[in-house]
Amino acid sequence: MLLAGVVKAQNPFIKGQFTADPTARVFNGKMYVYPSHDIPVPADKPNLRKDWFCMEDYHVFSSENLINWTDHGVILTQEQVNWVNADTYSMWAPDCTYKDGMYYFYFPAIVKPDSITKRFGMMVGVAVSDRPDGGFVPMTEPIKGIYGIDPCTLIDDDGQAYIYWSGRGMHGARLKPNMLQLDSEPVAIEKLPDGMKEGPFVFKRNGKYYFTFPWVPKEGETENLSYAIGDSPLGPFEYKGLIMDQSLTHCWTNHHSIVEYKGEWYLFYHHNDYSPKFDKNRSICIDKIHFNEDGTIRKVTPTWRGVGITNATDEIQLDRYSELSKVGAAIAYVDTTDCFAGWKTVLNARNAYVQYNDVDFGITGPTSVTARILDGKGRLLVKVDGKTVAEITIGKDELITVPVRNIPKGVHNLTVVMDSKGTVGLDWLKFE
Ligand code: FUB
Repeated sequence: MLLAGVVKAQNPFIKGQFTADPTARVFNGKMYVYPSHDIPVPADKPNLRKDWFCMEDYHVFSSENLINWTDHGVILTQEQVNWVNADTYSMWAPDCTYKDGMYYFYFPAIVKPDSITKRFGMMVGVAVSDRPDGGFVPMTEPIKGIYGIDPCTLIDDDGQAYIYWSGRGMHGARLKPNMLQLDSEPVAIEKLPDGMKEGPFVFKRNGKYYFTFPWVPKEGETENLSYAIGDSPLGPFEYKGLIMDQSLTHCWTNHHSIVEYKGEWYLFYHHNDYSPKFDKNRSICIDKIHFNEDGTIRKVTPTWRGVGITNATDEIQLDRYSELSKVGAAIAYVDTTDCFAGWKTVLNARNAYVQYNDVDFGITGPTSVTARILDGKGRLLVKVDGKTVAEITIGKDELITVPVRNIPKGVHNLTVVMDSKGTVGLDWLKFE
C-alpha cells in the first residue's frame, strides 16, 4: 500500500524524518529521490552502537517541481531481504535505475553470517519492480563480486549498464543485460587523490564521463565532494577539483548525485541540519549546479533557499533565505528540543533584513499578508523587489494580517526589513 505524504520545503527538503545519501533519478519526466533512511537507534536494541548509522528501510520521494515532494512510503526493509543480517540496521546508500521496462533498486547491507554468500561484511543486492515508487522484490542473493557499499549505476548511450561501488578503493564493472550480475571483473578506479573516498556517482554529459565522489583529504577533516573526468565509463579519469567544500556543520559524511531535469542540472547532497548534535542523522538538500564551457564543474555553495519557485500564498519560510544582512539578523531553531519544528528569522537591529528570492505572486495579486510572529516587538517592512508593499507592527498576536499594495505580477524577490528598535522572531509570511 502506498503511504503518500506531501512535503513542501526548501533545504533540507524532506522534513519529519531523517534522509541521507540521495540518489536522484528522472523517470517518466518526474524527479525521484532514493535516499537512505537514518533513524535514532531503537531503545530495544541495546546491541547497536549509539554513535553509528542505523538504517532499516528505504523510502522513495518524487516531485515534478522540486518543491512539493511526495513520500511514497517504505519501498524495502531489511526484514524482506533473506541474505541481510537484520540485526545490523545497515541498509546504506542506494541507487535505482531503469532498463527495458523494469526498475532496479541497488542497496548495500551486511550479510547474514550463515548466508549463502559465505562472506562477512557489506555486499550489494538488487530489488526489482515494474514501477519506480514501490513494488520492489529483492533477489535472494547479493551480486557476486561486489564487496563494498554505495552502489551507483550508469546506462551508457549504447544501452550497456555499469555499476560502481566503494570498498577497498573505488571500483566499477559492466553489468549483464539482466542487471543482476557482473559482466566483467571489477576495475579499480585509479589516480584519484589520496585519502578516504566513498559514494561514487557517475554520469555522462556531452560525451564525457564524470566520476564524482565524497573525499576526506586529511585525517581529522570531513568529506568534501570532488570529481574527475574521463573518456570511457571505467576510466581512466583525471581529477579535476572540488564540487562542494566540507560541511560547515561538521557533518562527517556527504553523499550526492547529479542529475539534469527540465534543462537544468541539480546537485543532491546531505548535511545534518535537523540533527546538529549527531551527524549520523542526516537530511537531504538540493541546489543547482553549473558547468563551465570546458565541461568543468563550478563549485556549489550549499544554500538553505534550495531551488524552485515558492507560491506567495504558501507559508514562506524566510529562514531558508537567499540573503541575510550581515548585522542584526540570525536564524534560530523554533524549538531546540524538536528540530523538525524548523527555524525562525531573528531580526534585532534597525535595517536588518532577510531576503527570499523567487516568490510567485500570480496574475491577480494578493491583497493582504499574514506574518507568524513567534516572539518580540517592533515594526517590519515587507518589500517586493525593494519596494515597500506592507508595514507590520508587532503587538500581542501571533498571527498579524495587514493589507498589501502595488504587488507586481509574477515572480519576484521578497525582503523583510526591521524598521524599528527591538527584536522580532519571524516564522513565516503568507500572502492572501
Ligand atoms: O549512509 C551510510 C554511509 O555514509 C554511506 O553509505 C556513505 O556514503 C556515507 O554517506
